[in-house]
Amino acid sequence: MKLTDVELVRVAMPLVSPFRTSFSTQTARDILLVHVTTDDAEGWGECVALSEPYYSPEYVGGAADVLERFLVPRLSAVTDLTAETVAEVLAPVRGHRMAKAALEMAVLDAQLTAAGASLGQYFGATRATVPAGVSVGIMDSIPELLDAVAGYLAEGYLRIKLKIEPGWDVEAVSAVRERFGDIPLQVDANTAYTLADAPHLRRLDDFDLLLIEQPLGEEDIRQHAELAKLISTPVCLDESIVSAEAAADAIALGAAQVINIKPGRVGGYLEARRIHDLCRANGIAVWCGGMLETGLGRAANIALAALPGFNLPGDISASDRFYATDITAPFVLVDGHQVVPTVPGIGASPLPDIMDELVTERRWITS
Ligand code: OSB
Ligand code: MG
Repeated sequence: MKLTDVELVRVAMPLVSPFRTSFSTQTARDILLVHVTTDDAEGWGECVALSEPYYSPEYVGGAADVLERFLVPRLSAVTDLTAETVAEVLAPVRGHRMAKAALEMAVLDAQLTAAGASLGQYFGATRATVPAGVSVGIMDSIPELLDAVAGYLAEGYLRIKLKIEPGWDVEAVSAVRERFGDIPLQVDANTAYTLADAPHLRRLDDFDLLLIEQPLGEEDIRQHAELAKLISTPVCLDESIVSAEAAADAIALGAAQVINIKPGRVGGYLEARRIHDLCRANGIAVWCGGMLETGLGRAANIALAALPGFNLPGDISASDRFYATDITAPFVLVDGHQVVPTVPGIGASPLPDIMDELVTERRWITS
């Protein structure tokens, strides 16, 4: 395969309600899509970088820049291109994993489309549906939180994740437990605590949570191992797991009883698959995280989550959790599950009419 052209597309998508985490409050998204044409087929990738570098160092404008100036020129020079060699070709560029992941995803989509194979088939997915969890943002009040959780449970979500931060943790978890009883429940701090907060975080031990996600800083792997000895809630890493190597170190140090796999954060779906394999071999539980993806990323995440090592529900909500109008055919829950796409490619493609309404910028960048 050879890349013939690459288009960078930006879409503006309002969120159905503000999504507040310990690092930001988002009300709308500015999403970068990568559209490739090859001598075989076309493909789409989604960049999960957020507008601002608060979740991780990447941000959407930076991702577009590094794609245009460094990543796409490198990949365009390759004449025998395969999805499996994209990471190696891009390796001289340090970091920028979300930008690399988007480009690899687009090439993988083109490759699978040309081969007539679905992403689930390519991965060796062992399930036709995957259980859906939902991530619930920080709210202004406990009654508002309880209303939101009640709504998601009524829609069929099989697991609730509460975003927490200092001042919005024990009380929120306690209120949800009291009202909804023994539901599968977990929390995500997005690095908002320090090891000195261990005595406070230990108070969450009473609530039988599935896990606490990324309580400490991205680079605090050893401190997560220390924290894990001080609390009984299983520690799950998100931000810290930027590669299979980081995952191997975290597992060896006892810093992660559970790992949240996000393809964008680790440089692509192929690296995500390697982390899955590593965790499975080491008896580490994994689940598929989300980054407020459009239907493109959502489709691919569902296929990934159909691998056998994914033994906890993912942040794989329906399109309408975040968007009134998705850019693909909407993903909907069926009995709390998502159906693994079986069409060739990554599992979804943008609908031209909707794209026309939401696109803010599109530009072919190969010379
Ligand atoms: O930490 O999991 C996270 C969204 C943006 C950035 C980081 C995170 C999240 C979520 C939403 O929790 C997950 C989703 O897409 O459903
Ligand atoms: Mg997280």
